Amino acid sequence: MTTEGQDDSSKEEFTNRINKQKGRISSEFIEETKYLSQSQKDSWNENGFILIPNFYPKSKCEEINQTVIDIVRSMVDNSEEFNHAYIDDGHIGIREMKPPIKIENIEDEMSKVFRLHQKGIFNEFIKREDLLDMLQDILGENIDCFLSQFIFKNPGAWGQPWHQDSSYFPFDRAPQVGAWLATSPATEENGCLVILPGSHKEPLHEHLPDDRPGSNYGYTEIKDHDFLKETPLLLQTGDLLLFHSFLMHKSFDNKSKHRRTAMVYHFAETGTNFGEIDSPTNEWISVRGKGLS
Ligand SMILES: O=C(O)CCC(=O)C(=O)O
Repeated sequence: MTTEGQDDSSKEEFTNRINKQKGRISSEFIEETKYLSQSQKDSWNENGFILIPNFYPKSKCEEINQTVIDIVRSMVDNSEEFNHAYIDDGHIGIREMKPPIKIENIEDEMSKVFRLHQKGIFNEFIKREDLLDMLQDILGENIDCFLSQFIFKNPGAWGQPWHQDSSYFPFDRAPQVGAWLATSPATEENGCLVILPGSHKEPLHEHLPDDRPGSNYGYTEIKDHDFLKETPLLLQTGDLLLFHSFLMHKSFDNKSKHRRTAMVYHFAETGTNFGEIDSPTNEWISVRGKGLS
């Protein structure tokens, strides 16, 4: 079988797996709040997201960006041929499939780095009381962080097509909460997130393979929906988006000359059952409540 053939069959296998969840709904909404304001609660229940401007200092965002660059530089041995995926020191690094426009350093070729939240600045972030307070109103008193990824979105990188994150999470309960921290400005030109407000109330839709030649492994696309009400989220460095794992979202391509970066975490209720085999990118770390004791 050609490499192309292998890619096609693994894409198909992956798509079949995530569509097992098609039709699921998430009927949990926030009723009582202790920490969220009325408008934040309404935004979650009605639109499926909460935007917190200026949540994290710019200097800390720059520290995150630099720390990930240092991780990537020590992960990839420049003398070896470039692989698609790297595993080092508990982290997983993934290369951008589409060739980058300009390569000066190894980070210019990277797409994502996963499994960052067990250490250092990444771990500090998930333990912030102000973050956990908001999550508690959504997920309850017992919270785990199970996924972290830094997204490089280098110049020329394609955006991710329309999807619902829960289709990637074959768990026994929902929702989970995504926390998308802008560690650079996110604009329409450099590939900001785009959401479909209110779509978290819909079932999980069918996700078809992203058929752009050379698109990243794992990218799938919802095609059975109109996206007339799509809303680009223009963010400044340090702004935080909390979003429902059923919310349909995508991101634009990066057509600018500069990297657009984001640090993205996902949180779940402690005790969530992930099924027989967990994704290698997941790592369940308790951050509040009974899992800590
Ligand atoms: O940041 C991006 O470009 C896409 C991120 C995304 O869609 C996700 O984290 O699910």
